[in-house]
Amino acid sequence: MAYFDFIDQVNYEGAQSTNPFAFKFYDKDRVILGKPMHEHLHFAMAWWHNLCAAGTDMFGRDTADKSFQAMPSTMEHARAKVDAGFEFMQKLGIEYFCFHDVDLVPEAEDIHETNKRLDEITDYILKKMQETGIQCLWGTANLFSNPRYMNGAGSTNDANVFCFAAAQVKKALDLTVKLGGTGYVFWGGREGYETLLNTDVKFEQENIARLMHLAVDYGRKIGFTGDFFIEPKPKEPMKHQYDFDAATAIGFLRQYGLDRDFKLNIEANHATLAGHTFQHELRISAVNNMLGSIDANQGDLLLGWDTDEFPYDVYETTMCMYEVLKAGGLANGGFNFDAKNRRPSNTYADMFKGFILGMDTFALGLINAAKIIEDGRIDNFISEKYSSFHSGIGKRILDGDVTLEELSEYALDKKKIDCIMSGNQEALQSIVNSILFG
Ligand code: XLS
Ligand code: CA
Ligand code: CA
Repeated sequence: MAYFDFIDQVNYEGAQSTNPFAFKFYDKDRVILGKPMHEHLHFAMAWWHNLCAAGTDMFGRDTADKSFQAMPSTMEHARAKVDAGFEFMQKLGIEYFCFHDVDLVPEAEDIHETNKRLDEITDYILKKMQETGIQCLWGTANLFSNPRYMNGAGSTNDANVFCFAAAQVKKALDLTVKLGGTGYVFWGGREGYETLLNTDVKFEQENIARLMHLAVDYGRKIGFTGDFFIEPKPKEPMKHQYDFDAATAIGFLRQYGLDRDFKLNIEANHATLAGHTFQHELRISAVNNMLGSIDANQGDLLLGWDTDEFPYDVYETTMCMYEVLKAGGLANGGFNFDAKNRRPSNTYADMFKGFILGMDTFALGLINAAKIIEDGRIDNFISEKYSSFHSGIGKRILDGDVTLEELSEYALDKKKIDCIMSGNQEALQSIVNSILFG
């Protein structure tokens, strides 16, 4: 059965096209810096937003119909979501998907039954993957929705709950390996606190690390060769989440000896919630060799919460793709649209339009970032800015071949600094504008 029979295939028609069901900029075979666009941009569909979320918010219930003509909370519905999801991805040319365990099947009271359902649905998904060539990018366990996680999962006060979290992680890893996923994500939505008055921070962080070590040991044992990812987020649902931002997560991974197996999954909206730009989080990850994957969405700076919008800000995606290209791409990662339609955009057609917007915005980002790199003025300026370290005293500092006394003597001899190079910010911003719009 076809769910989206109003559209056969979304094709590239170019910037002049007024067809709402065509790409204006995402031309999958167009070669950018030696590689076709679709190889730069491993786009993924997030099972949860696209096939499950139907518009419920704190103030009102569903506005969209995601039943796909089946009775919700049944295995028939789970299968209908698979059918709809694969039809959707095929029609858009999306080559990957990401999932939480509980996105795939209705959770049963008994975890045995949930696992049985998961086995059944992933057999079905595997069959669809073989038929279509669509792949799994990453899997994860939802360790935040079930009420048992009210005090955390890895960070819970209750050892029984810790075991249930372990059971879910084990199963989600089994499924990720079964589906050939190249990533496994930990997003710690409940790993944080509301008040320090009831929280032993050291104990909780050590236990989160214990759960991650157990996951790495098990994953490697069953043949998972991909990357584990931490997805930083500063808050929401908790007031404070331990994986606050990239720098915090990197410190945590190093402190607990997890940095060889983990990288980061950077979400645009989480970056801005942490008071950073998206580009900042990507740069911090990249310079630490920890840029793993990207949750491709956009927040609203006027709202203080995680709106998970489809990206449309071309400056943001340009700077994102600049970082990704400079980092040499995302090895085991991709661009997962952890994004949902706005609540009033409640039709099946809107689902397509959301992805068309997001894919086109990233395609523009890629085209622009390649132009910035090929233009060379930004990179040349940065190299020039630090050129005093290329020779003379600067080089000796880098070579580690000076003492503090020698440097002091050097400065005392010079008496004063005559001039320091301008930071040139406005000129560089103007260069970016002329590259983008010239
Ligand atoms: C929530 C997170 C979540 C993770 C996966 O804010 O973005 O969806 O990506 O658990
Ligand atoms: Ca996310
Ligand atoms: Ca989010």
